Amino acid sequence: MKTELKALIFDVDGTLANTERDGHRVAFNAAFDEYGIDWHWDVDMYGKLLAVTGGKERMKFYASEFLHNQNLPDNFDTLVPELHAAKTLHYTELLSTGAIPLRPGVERLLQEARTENLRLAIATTTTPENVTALLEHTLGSDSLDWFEVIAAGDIVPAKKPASDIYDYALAEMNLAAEECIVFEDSHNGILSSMGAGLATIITVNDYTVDHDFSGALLVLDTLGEPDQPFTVLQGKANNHTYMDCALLKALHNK
Ligand code: XBP
Ligand code: MG
Repeated sequence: MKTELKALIFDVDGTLANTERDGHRVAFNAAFDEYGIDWHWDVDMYGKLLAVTGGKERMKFYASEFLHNQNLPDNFDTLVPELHAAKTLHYTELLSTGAIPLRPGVERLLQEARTENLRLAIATTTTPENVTALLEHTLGSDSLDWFEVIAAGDIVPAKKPASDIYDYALAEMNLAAEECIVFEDSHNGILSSMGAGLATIITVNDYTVDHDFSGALLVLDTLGEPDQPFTVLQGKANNHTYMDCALLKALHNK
C-alpha cells in the first residue's frame, strides 16, 4: 500500500508564473542602469544565465563566464549584494503593477488542493520578498497563509540544483518525500527536488522546454484548465486534460 498524498510543494519562478524574462531580467537591467553599469541582459543572454540559480550568483557567473572578470565595476564583490537589493526593489515594484499573472491552472489547483486538505509549501531560490509580492498581487494577501512553509532564498547554504531547499521544506513540514508531489519548471529544479527524493511534475516554459526532465512523473506545457487542455510532453496523464487532485492522486499511486 502506497503512502497517502499529503502535500504539494511548488517552485515559484517559471512554475507559478513566468517571472524570468519579463520580471527578473527587466529588474536586473533596471538595477544596472540605476548604478550606471553598462550591462544589459537581452532575452537570449538571460537564457544562458539561467544555468545558475540565484540573482547574486547569476551576476557573478556573468562576470566570470562572459566578461572573464575583466573591467568589472569597482569593488564588484561588495557591490553585488547592493545591486541585488536594488534589483529586488525593481522586481517587487514591477509585480505590484500586476504585470505578471499566474500560469494557467495554478490558482485553480491551489484552491482545489485547499478544499481537499492537501498541505501546501513553496521551495524556491528566489528572495522571500519576491514570493510575497507575487502571491499578494496575484492571489491576495491571505494567500500567504495558504502555504505552511515558504522556503526561499539564502535560508539554506546551497541553492538549486542542490536538494537543500527541498530537504528544508520536508523537515519543516515533518513529512517524508513519498508523501509529497513537487511542481517545477527547470532542469536545476528537478535535480533539486529529485535529489530530495521527491516525485516531480514539470510545466515547461520558453526557457526550459528543451531541458532534460528524465525521471519526471509527468512533463506538461501547462497545468491546463477545463477549457484550455494541457499538452503532455512526457509521461501519461490517464486521459485527463487538466491537472487536478484526482490526477495527482492517480499519479502518486502508480
Ligand atoms: C529561480 C532563480 C531566481 C531568480 C532570481 O530559480 O534562479 O534566482 O532568477 O531571484 P528556481 P533572486 O525557479 O529554480 O527556484 O534574484 O531573488 O535570487
Ligand atoms: Mg523555476
